[in-house]
Amino acid sequence: MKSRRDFIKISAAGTGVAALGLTSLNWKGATTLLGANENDPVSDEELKLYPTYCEVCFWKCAGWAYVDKNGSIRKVIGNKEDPHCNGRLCPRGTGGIGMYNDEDRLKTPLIRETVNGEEVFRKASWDEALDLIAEKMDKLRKEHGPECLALFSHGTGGAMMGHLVKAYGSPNITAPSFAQCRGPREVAFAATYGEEVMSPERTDIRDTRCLVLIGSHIGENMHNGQIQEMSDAIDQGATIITVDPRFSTAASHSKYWLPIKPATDIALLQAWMHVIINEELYDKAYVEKYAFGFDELKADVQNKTPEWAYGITTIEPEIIRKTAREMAAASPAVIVHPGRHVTWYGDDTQRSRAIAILNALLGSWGRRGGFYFPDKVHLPKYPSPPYPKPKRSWRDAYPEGKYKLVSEVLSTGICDATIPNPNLSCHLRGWIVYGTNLMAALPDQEKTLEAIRNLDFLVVVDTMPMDITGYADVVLPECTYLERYDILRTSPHREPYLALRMPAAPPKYDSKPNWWIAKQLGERLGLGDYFKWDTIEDMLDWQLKQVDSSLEEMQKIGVKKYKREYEDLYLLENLIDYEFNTNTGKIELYSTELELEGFDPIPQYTQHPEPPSGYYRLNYGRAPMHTFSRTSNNPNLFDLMDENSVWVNPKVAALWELKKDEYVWLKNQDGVVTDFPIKVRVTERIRWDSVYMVHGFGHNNKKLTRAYGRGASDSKLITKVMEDPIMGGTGMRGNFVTFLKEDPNREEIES
Ligand SMILES: Nc1nc2c(c(=O)[nH]1)N[C@H]1C(S)=C(S)[C@@H](COP(=O)(O)OP(=O)(O)OC[C@H]3O[C@@H](n4cnc5c(=O)[nH]c(N)nc54)[C@H](O)[C@@H]3O)O[C@H]1N2
Ligand SMILES: Nc1nc2c(c(=O)[nH]1)N[C@H]1C(S)=C(S)[C@@H](COP(=O)(O)OP(=O)(O)OC[C@H]3O[C@@H](n4cnc5c(=O)[nH]c(N)nc54)[C@H](O)[C@@H]3O)O[C@H]1N2
Ligand code: SF4
Ligand SMILES: [Mo]
Repeated sequence: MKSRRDFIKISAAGTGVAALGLTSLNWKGATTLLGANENDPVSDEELKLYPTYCEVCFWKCAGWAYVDKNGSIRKVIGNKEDPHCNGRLCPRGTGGIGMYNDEDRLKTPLIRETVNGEEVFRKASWDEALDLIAEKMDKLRKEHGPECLALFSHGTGGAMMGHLVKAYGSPNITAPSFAQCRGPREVAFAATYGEEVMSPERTDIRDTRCLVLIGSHIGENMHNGQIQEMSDAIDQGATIITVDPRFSTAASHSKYWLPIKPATDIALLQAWMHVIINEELYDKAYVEKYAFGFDELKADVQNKTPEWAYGITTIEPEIIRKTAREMAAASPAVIVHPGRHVTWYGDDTQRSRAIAILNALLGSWGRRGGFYFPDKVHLPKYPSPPYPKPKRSWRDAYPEGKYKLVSEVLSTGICDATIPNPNLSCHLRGWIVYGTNLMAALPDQEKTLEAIRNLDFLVVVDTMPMDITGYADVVLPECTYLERYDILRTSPHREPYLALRMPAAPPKYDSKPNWWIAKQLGERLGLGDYFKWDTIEDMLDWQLKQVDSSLEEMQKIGVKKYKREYEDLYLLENLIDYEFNTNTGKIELYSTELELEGFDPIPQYTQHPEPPSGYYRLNYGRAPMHTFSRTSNNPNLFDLMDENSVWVNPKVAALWELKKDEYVWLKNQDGVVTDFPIKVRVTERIRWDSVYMVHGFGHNNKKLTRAYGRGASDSKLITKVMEDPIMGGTGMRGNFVTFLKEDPNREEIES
C-alpha cells in the first residue's frame, strides 16, 4: 500500500488541479482574498497558526488559520497531512475568512415582539433569550411531550444541538442532506452492498482507470479531495465519461460526453448492463463469488438494448456500446460515481440502485481504483446518562408502511408532522433550526411556511441573517467556525484521521459557540447531567486521552492519523470469502429487501412528464466559488461571483429574442415567479429542452446587504416535488419554467 506521504509527493509533482482548469480559479480566489492585506504585508514567520477544519462545506478540509500580532486572522491554508485537502483548500475554503469578517453577521440574540401591532426583532441578552427558549421547551414537554420538538440541523455544531434534543427526549432530528441530497443513494447502496457510500465518498479515484460521472459535476461541485484525485487520475491516463444534459466542467475534461435527455438515466444504465452482460464483459469471478440474482438481472435486461435506450435517452447506440466496453476494459479499477445530490426525479433510489448494480458487474466495490472500505476513529463519548426513550416520532404522521426503507429522519416529514392532521392526536409544535437555511434548502416553500405557521415557537441558530431567521421567534447568533472549538472530526477515509477545530480569534460581537448554547439550555432544562464538562476543552481532552492523544497534542498538529484496525482497504485479490450485510449475505443485484416491501427488485426505467410547450426543464447545480445559499453574502466570494444567471440554449434564446446579459423573470408551471430578475447567459452548453442556474441566490432578507436581490432562487421555483416512494427523497427536477421579459410585479400594479 502506498503511504500517504508518497501520495502527497505524486500529487504535488503532477499538473494536478491545473488539468481541470481550476488553478486559475484558485489563484484568482487567493489573490482577491488576500488583497485586503496587500497594504500591510506580513511574513508567515510573524503569524501564529491555529488548527481548524473548514465549515464552508461538508467536505470539512483541515487547515491552519494564520493570525497576526494584533489578533487578526490573515488567511486560512490547508493542512498537508489531511487527505480531504492535501494542503490545498478550494476557493470557498480560502474565502472562509469572509464569514468571519462579514459585517452583516448576526450580532446579538434577537426576540420577536409586537410593537404597535407590528412585529419586530428586539435585541436581547443571552440570559433573556436562553431563559425564554428554556421556558418554551419546558412548557412544550409538560403539555404535549418532548417528542413535539424537532431539530433541523446541518453542519458540525448540529451534533451538540442533537445531543441536547435527544437528552430532552425527542427523536425528531433531521438534516436536508438526507431527503434533499444523498438519501436515495445511501438506501440504494445499503440495499445492494449492505453498506452506505458515506461522506467523504469511498471512491478510490486516485487509482481509477475509468471514472463515470452521471450528473456528478465534480469541478463545479468542489469536493476538494475528489477533484484533486480526479486531476491526478486524468494525468495518469484515466478515461472520464460524463453523462450530463449540460456541458459541465467535468464534461469538458472527458473522453466521452453523453448529453443525455434529462430524466432518462435509468434507461442508459440498463442498456449499459445489457451490453456488459451480453458481451460477457462483466467480472465473472467476482459476480459468481459475491453476487445474488445475476440470472434474474440478465433476463431482465435482455430487451434493454442500446437501440431501445437511444429512443429514450437520445444517446447513440454505438456510443452506449463503446462506453460500456471502456468501463469493462478498466474493470475492476472503474468507478460509476454514485453522485451526492441525487434527489432528482423521485425514482432516485432505483437510479442509484442501477448505479450500484453496474459497479457490481464491473467488480469495482472493494477493489483498488473502484470503491475502498473506509475506516474511522471510534471516539468514546463523554460519559452521560442514557437518553430517555421517546414514545412517538415524526413517523406517526404517516400511515403504516410509507417510506419503509427510510434510514434517517425526513426534513419534509417533519414539516408534514407539524401541520395538524385530523387523524392524529398531536403534531410537532416547536422547532430549533441550526445551520440550515430552510427557505433555500427545502422544496415547496409553501409547505415549509404552512408548517412554520403552525408552530408554537421557532428558534434559529445561525451566523448570518439568512432568509429563515425572518420567521424565528428567537434568533441566536453563533460565532463562526474560526472563532470556536467544535467536536472532533472523525470522518471515514482510507485511514482513520482526527482533526481539531479551535478558535483562532475570540467570537466577534455578542456571538457564542454551539456547545455553550447547548450546555446553557441543557442546564436550564434540568439536563445538566448530560453536560458534565465545564468547557468543551475538558470534553475534547478527555476524549482525546482515550485514543492516545490529548488536546495539547492536537493543538500543535491539527490532524492525527491512526492505523487501520485491519488490513482490509480492499477485498484481497484472490477474492476471499466475505459476507455482505444484506439478507442473502451477497451483493444483491436482485434486491430481496425491495421485493419484500413491494418495490421493483431490479430497477426499471419509467417515463417522467415533459415540459409543456413554451416551458423548459429547470436544472440547477453548483458554482465552484459558492456553497448553497450560505456564501452569497461572503465579501470575498461575492467578489468572485455576485449573482447567478440562467443558461439558455441559443436556439431557445433566438425563439424568445433573449439577448446576452438581458434580465428576465422566470415563471414555473404553477405560476410561481422569481422575486428578482436573473441575467440570461446564452450558451451551447445546455440542451434546448432545459435551462440551468446555480442554486443559492435570490435572497430576500435585506439585512444581507450584498446578496439581497442578487440573482434568482431556484428553490422558490421548485413547487412540484417528485417523491421517492421508497425513502421519501424529494425529487426536485420535475419543474418547468418560462421567461417573463417584463417585471411581473409592475404588471400587477398596472392591471
Ligand atoms: N433548490 C435546491 N434545494 C437544495 C439544493 C439545490 O441544489 N437546489 N441542494 C440540496 C443539498 S445537496 C443540500 S446538502 C442542502 C443544503 O442545505 P443547507 O446546508 O441548509 O444550505 P444553506 O442554504 O447553505 O444553509 C446553511 C445555513 O447555515 C448557516 N451557517 C453557516 N455556518 C454556520 C455555523 O457555523 N453555525 C450556524 N449556526 N449556522 C451556520 C448559513 O448562514 C445558512 O443559513 O440543500 C438542498 N436543497
Ligand atoms: N462549489 C460547491 N461544491 C459543492 C457544493 C456547493 O454548494 N458548492 N455542495 C456539495 C453538496 S452537499 C452536494 S450534495 C454536491 C452536489 O453535487 P453533485 O452530486 O455533483 O451534483 P448534482 O447537484 O446532483 O447535479 C448537478 C449536475 O447534474 C446535471 N443533471 C441535471 N439533470 C440531469 C439528468 O437528468 N441526468 C444527468 N445525468 N445529469 C443531470 C446538471 O446539469 C449538473 O451538472 O455538491 C457538493 N459540492
Ligand atoms: S472543499 Fe472547500 S469549502 Fe469544502 S471544506 Fe474543503 S476547503 Fe472548505
Ligand atoms: Mo448535499
